[in-house]
Amino acid sequence: MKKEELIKKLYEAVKDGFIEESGPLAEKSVELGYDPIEVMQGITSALKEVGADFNDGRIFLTELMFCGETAKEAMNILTKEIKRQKKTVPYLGRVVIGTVAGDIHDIGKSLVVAMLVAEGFEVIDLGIDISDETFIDNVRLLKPNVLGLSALVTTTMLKFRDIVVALEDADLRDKVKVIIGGALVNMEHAETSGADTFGSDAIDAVIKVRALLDLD
Ligand code: B12
Repeated sequence: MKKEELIKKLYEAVKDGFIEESGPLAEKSVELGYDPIEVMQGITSALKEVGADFNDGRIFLTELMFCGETAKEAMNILTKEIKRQKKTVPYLGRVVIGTVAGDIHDIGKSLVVAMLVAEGFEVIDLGIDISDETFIDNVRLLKPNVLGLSALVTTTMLKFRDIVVALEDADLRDKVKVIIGGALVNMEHAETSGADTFGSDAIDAVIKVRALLDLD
């Protein structure tokens, strides 16, 4: 199967929520040696359209959930491949990352994790629906260079500010750089929440984390 055809099939599988098709298609792309990052574009563009359909009331939550799960099946295989392809890279620093409390979106965060690992960062992924206290405890314990916060819903994005304040209260704010991200997040949110910066996608996340640590 040609790369373009495979990407199109994956796009259609995610849009239609055909969960039994997405994993095998992702596996096939790995087998054929296609660039996992390129293949992911089919998934992300389908998810963007699915999100817009949900927003406009064209599909129900159950359908959104199916599409999300379908995407995740393929994403898990592709992110594993990105990590596997990791070249021998010098150690660049430690990043602790998680999705904030009340938020369970993790497809994009997992992609950010995979790209940071491939770049040479040690990444501790705390998971989803992470309380402010858990973020603070892990910063205190693991002393990361960077803390990454992911949130995709307008209401959970308010957590960015709470976590930055909690870092200040714990006397940890000057010991760690904070980067935020999520589909609706922009630089203005970074400024109002007191984070150092934001990343628009996984590639931008790597660029911004490198810049935060003066690695360029
Ligand atoms: C899939 C999905 C789901 C799945 C999530 C499955 C999973 N395991 O993640 C399910 C079905 C569970 C879900 C649930 C809900 N969802 Co939803 N979901 C989506 C959808 C369609 C795609 C998200 C996605 O995975 N995109 C693909 C990835 C690759 O992109 P990404 O997440 O944006 O991540 C990239 C960047 O943002 C960035 N990034 C992400 N995190 C980080 C972190 C850092 C540190 C950095 C630097 C960068 C970074 O890099 C990533 C990689 O490129 C979006 C629509 C959209 N356009 O985003 C809605 C969307 C986010 N969901 C939405 C909503 C409303 C919900 C629900 C509240 C629905 C409901 N009524 O229950 C629940 C929330 C549940 C909860 N408590 O969190 C809304 C939010 C709207 C708003 N204004 O707040 C959206 C925008 C859909 C819409 N248009 O209405 N959802």
